[in-house]
Amino acid sequence: RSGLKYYSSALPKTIDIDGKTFKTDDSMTNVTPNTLALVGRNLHLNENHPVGILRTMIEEKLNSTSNNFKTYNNFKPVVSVYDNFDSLGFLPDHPGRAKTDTYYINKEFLLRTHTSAHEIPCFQRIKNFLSKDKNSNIPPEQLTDKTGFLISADVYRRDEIDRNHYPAFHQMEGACAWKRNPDDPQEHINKLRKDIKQLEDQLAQEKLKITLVSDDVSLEANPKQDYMSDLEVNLCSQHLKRSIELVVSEVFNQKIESMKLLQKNDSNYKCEIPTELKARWIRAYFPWTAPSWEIEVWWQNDWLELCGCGIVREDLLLRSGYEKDSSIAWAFGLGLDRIAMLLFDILDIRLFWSHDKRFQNQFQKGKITTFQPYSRYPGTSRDVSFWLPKGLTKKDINDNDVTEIVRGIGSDLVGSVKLVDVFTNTRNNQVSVSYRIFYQSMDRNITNSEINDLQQKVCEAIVEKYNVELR
Ligand code: FA5
Ligand code: MG
Repeated sequence: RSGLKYYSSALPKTIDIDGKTFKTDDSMTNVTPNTLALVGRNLHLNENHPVGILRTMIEEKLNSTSNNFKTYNNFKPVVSVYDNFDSLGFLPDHPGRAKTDTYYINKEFLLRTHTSAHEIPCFQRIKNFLSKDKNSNIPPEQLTDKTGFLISADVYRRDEIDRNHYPAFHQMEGACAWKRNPDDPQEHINKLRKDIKQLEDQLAQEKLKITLVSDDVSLEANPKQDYMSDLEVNLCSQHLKRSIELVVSEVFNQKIESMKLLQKNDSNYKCEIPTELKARWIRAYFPWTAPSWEIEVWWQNDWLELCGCGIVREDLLLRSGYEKDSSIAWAFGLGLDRIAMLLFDILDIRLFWSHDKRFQNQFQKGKITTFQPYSRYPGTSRDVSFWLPKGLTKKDINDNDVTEIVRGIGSDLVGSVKLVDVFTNTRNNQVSVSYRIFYQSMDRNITNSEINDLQQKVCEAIVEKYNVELR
């Protein structure tokens, strides 16, 4: 936590978000106008936007399986601290809760940091279908034959800024459940086996084969829950893994097809086109799943993390209104933006949020195309260096806080903010820090005097907020 006071001199008494008014709170509110301006853009709902195109593609693929997933794409981004953290089993001191990492509206509400915040209400709905619960508060006509759900939404995290990081991105949550029949303990096992067989048949039909270089199935350091048998865990995780592999195979095959097309039309386009895709399942930890995994794929000489997942813990099912021992389920959470960047050859995540028609007009529903940069405006770096007050060290200043101050001035003209230097003056033990800010516009040329102006304001804001001395 920042030992320097992060002054919020201009904090209003209330903030309006999506037509609702929230009281602010001196000690907790850290959401900024810049970030709030992103709320309601709903890029994932735009079928002609890379994020929306990818979202639709995954929904269609998963609904081509023998399991039906109901889609929820309109959940609002303000959720309670309870829904985002406590209800999922995050401990009170979990680092994800820190003000340095999460945008708080006030003590009670925040901008969701992941789509898992909506798992419980969706599980509640499936449960009411699975048990055809006459007493449920969901009208019977709203119960469908879906045993799974997919939630897509914008999520928010305070983070550094660079080509791959932006305060908002998109996730898709997925889950699927099977009910145990107390009168026939084999029923759900048989159903699971049938569902897995169907997935395997579908995978065998896919053009792009996934080669698993490792699959961590050991439950030693990744323990299962007591309420499930080994067989149930084994089948449930097979179904989970094959479902995600099916999505990965579809998405990357589309990418490969678009690369082939490029190569055919442009003799200068040189690149090796993979014929198979290496992937690996590695052990992970999430408070509401056990066991848990992450899947990574080998793409352009690097492992790329696509999604986290696991077998849903019974406490979460009980919190969703399930009866004890009544069902088993899996869940995953997948980041849409990085996959969309790779699919469409978009090199800077900020472009997704561009209002420029030259960006928006390039994409079409259902199609993976290669983004043609319409211009490349050079950027400029400027450093800001300052002395921390006597007695404070680097630990007392948080990089995300500095990024937020800079973005508060420069908004989307800020391409990245990086800590570049820390040193201690040996004569008086005072610590100096330097940050390098890269200014660049996605859509136009910014002049030197405009950058100087911004940099001047950034320096003033840092001095004002932190009460420090520039170097
Ligand atoms: C989660 O957010 C969990 N809610 C995922 C989950 C869901 C686990 C259900 C189990 C069951 P994580 O913070 O690792 O986990 O993020 C999930 C995915 O979102 C990552 O794999 C990555 O693809 C994407 N992601 C995470 N941070 C960023 C970021 N700053 N920018 C873009 N994508 C990100
Ligand atoms: Mg992760």
